[in-house]
Amino acid sequence: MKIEGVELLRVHLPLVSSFETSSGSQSEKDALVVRVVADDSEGWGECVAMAQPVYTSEYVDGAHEVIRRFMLPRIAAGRCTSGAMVAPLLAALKGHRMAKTAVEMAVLDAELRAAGRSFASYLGAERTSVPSGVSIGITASVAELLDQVARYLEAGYLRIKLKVKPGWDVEPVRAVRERFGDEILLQVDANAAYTLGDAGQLARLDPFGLLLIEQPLAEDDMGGHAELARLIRTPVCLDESITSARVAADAIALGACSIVNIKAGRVGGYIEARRVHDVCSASGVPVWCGGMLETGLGRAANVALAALPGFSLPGDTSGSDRYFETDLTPPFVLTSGHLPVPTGPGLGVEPLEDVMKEVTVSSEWVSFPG
Ligand code: NPG
Repeated sequence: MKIEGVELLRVHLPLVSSFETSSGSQSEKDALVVRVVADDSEGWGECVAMAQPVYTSEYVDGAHEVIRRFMLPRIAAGRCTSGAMVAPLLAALKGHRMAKTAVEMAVLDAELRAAGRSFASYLGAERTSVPSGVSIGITASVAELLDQVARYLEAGYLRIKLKVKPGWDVEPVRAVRERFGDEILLQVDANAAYTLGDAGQLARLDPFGLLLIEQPLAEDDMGGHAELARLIRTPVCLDESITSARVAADAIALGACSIVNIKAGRVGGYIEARRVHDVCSASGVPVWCGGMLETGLGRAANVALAALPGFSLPGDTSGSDRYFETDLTPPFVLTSGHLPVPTGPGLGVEPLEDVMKEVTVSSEWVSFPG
């Protein structure tokens, strides 16, 4: 495979409803799409960086800049011919994992399409469909939250995740348990909104039989998470803190988590995400696939990843209609609470041309030297 050039596209997709977490609210998806054009195929990548650096330090304009200015020249100079070459070629660049992931994903897609092999098969997936959970943002009232939970359970979602923050934790969890019972799979996500001093308050969630509490404390507070895990009964799961397979191994050894959320964008690529999976599996730590409001492109890759054997809990791999009126690709549709793992070459999905035309707000072509 010889890469001829790369197109960087920005697409704006309205969300069906705004999504509020402890770090703010968002009503539109501003995605950076990377299209690799090679002599014998093309490939698509999606960058999950958000408009503002409030989840991690990355943000979409910055990702666009670092890809154009620093990553593509290295990919071109290194005569990159495979997805596996991307991380080593970009290793000298610190951080920017979401940007690196988008580049790796596009190159890998092009490589696999040319080889007639699916992402799922490349990653080592074993399932043909994956169980879907849904993540529900912070709502204006408990009544509104209960309506949303009812709607998603009705749609077949197999697990509910509630966003929590100080002042919005025990009350919504109690209300959901009272209304929907102890049987539903329920977990919470704090997006780093608490401190170890809140351990007493977080222990008040113990009686509700939650699957896990995700990222209660700051990203760099491994010691705090280890201490918290000794003080509460709800299993501690890490998300923002896990930036590589090595960090995952250290977190597990320290007792900072007993479950791990895997997001390729957060760890620098799907190949590193598979390593995180392998490290966790070797320690008997269950993993599940996170989500960052991806379009159908990122969703296709996530669903392939979530089909690996260690993903034993439902992921934030929801149907397209949970986010978008019209997705970039043919929509992912839930069947009995599951999404099908694409089987076609590469991602197994492609952007719909008319939709792309409508939602693309800018595009830029970067030619590789011949
Ligand atoms: O289903 O894609 C989805 C969203 C899942 O809650 C979700 N993502 O912290 O995990 C998270 C959260 C998130 C969303 C984080 C947007 C950052 C931005």
